[in-house]
Amino acid sequence: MTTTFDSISHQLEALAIEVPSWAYGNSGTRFKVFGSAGTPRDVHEKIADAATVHRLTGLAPTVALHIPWDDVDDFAALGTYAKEHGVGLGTVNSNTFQDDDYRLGSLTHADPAVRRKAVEHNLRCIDVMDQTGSRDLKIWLADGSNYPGQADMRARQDWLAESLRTIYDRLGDDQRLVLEYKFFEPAFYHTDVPDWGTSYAHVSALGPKAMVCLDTGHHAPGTNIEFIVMQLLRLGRLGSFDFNSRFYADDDLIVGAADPFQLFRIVVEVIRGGGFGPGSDVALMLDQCHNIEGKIPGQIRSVLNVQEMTARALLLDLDALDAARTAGDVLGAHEVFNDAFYTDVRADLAAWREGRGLPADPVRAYAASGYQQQIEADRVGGSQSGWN
Ligand code: PSV
Ligand code: MN
Repeated sequence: MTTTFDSISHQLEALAIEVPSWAYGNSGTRFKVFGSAGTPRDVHEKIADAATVHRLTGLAPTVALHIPWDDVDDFAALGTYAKEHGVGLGTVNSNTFQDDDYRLGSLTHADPAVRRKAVEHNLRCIDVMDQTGSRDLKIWLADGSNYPGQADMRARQDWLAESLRTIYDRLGDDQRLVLEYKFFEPAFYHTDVPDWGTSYAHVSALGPKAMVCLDTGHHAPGTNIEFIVMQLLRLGRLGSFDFNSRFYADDDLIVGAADPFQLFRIVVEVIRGGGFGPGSDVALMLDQCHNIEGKIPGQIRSVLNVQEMTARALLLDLDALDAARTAGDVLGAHEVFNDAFYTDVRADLAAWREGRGLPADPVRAYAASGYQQQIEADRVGGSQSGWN
């Protein structure tokens, strides 16, 4: 039996994608960071831009914060401000990679005083979460070494476990720690949390409130990411995604731009593993930078790409797939899989949006809205936000 758009459209209501505050600020490569007119000067303006994405798409109800980039004196007031704009505050990202003390590491540093400083920073992030009502603390570490012999990799794992334990023990009942992995960069020889296995080992030792964060850009070329998704869901430890696209390294490009089929395959496993819909607590986040293209339209395109692949994945005819698999029909199963991937759902999604009072084409609606012209006129003076 073929699955129709109408039969799956109600499931799309559950789709919520968290956008990162830093996507609205300036970013670039180590060669140049280009500024752009209208870029937010502070977290309030970032939230206003994120709220615009949500208003036009209905897909992005929360914004992730990054401390200290988004530091304010009163986070409860920031939460109220976000609410007034129609969005909520989400994951709090800690940052132990931009202070001189962290040159040789943070939670894994050989010096207990530096480890303590990095732990304290994360504890402060949990204080922030208490005020914003955020559920997740996301930890990504730049820790690692550049040369064989430089660091005691084994000792650093033990120090990491100890540091994470102190942070974990401070979490409230409804809070979680998500530990992100990345195979290289900025360290080039070894990284202290390079892969899902290492992250899984640590979060499993910590307890049920610790989960793995999977950033799609943080794998070696050719890695079967959907296998990792399947395995982490199977093990009950997939906490969140950082969605983006990569051609080469951690490119942080628009999700679904480089390899839409990979995004489809990932979403299929998310749905298969219970990571989507009512009862699921997997956070779908973007972790992207818009260096050249418009930032707000870049975010709109991103959430639409996720929606499109979710719709296609929901269209997968599971009965036909199961029948082909059971019969050992290799090509038949592959064809059923590809039939869903190649289904063009854009017109159906446009109608679905209109039925909900949303613009059929949010990218064009943004261009016609005058918002960009308004922020370019208003946001003059001050310094534009970036990774600082
Ligand atoms: C660095 O690779 C990174 O993109 C990580 O993925 C974090 O999630 C993000 O920066 C913000 O800290
Ligand atoms: Mn990330």
